Amino acid sequence: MKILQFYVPEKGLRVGMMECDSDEVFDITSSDIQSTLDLVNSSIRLKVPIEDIVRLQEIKGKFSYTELDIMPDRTKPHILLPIYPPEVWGCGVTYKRSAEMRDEDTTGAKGIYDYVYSAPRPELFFKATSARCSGPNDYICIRSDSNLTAAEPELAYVLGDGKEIIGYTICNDVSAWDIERENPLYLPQSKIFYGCCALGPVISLNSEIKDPYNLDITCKIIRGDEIVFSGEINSSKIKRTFDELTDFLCRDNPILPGTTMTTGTGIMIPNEYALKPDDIVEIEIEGIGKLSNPVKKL
Ligand code: DO4
Ligand code: MG
Repeated sequence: MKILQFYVPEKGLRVGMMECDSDEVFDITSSDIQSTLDLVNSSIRLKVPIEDIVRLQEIKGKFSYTELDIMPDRTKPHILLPIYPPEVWGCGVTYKRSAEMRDEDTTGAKGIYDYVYSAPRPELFFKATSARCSGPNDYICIRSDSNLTAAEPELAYVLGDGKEIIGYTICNDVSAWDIERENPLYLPQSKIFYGCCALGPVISLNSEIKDPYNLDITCKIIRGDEIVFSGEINSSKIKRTFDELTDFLCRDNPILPGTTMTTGTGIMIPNEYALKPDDIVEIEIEGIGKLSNPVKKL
């Protein structure tokens, strides 16, 4: 089962559910369930899986996912961020390629990425709040003082109560690589800005994802009518377990339900395909779907 959020003119935000391999989106919004975060919190309060809460809801309408999968437009129904996460956290250098390319390109401190790739403590960083996140088909941004901003296609997971994963989504950890490379102390500025984090299109609940460590992840960068870059990785190549990452995240650090963790990129996009205004970035992950976002410069 997948859950999502979408907008309907005159009604506003709606909560939807989809069954595996179906194009039908059922509107399950109610006075108690006004967002996917309400589903997460109800499941915690009632101590039952989200799937059970979803199945208890009355169906208020039916939509076609294909018709909802359009650029945000106030006059038409369209998909939104799948959750408004209280916080998004990122994991770094969890794939060998990310460590190698970052060490090759940094001018600030060679070897730091290789160190973190092998060290017991992972790299974790604060990534975004909901206000900095872009939903499906909405703009991701290049900050005004960056000339080398890249897409980072990543598998993300959503936390429920404590360290429990309730489901998976796609994240584009849009990053200003020129700022990161100048000096590692500039990492927060390279990672956190308006439109720095795309999430979506849905949250695939645990029942939908049999093995999160065996998912194909692909990324395409489309410029005009051309696919200028195409890359792939399988999540089996990740160095860390999600339990390990969550364990470090939650150490003496209060985390609210709905917090989303993005697990690092294994697809490193060559510098020549750094983002340009009007590019479209498409990231696809098996069992979740396709997250597509156009690019603009701030
Ligand atoms: O160390 C900097 C960021 C790493 C990162 O975002 C990644 O590996 O995906
Ligand atoms: Mg990343």
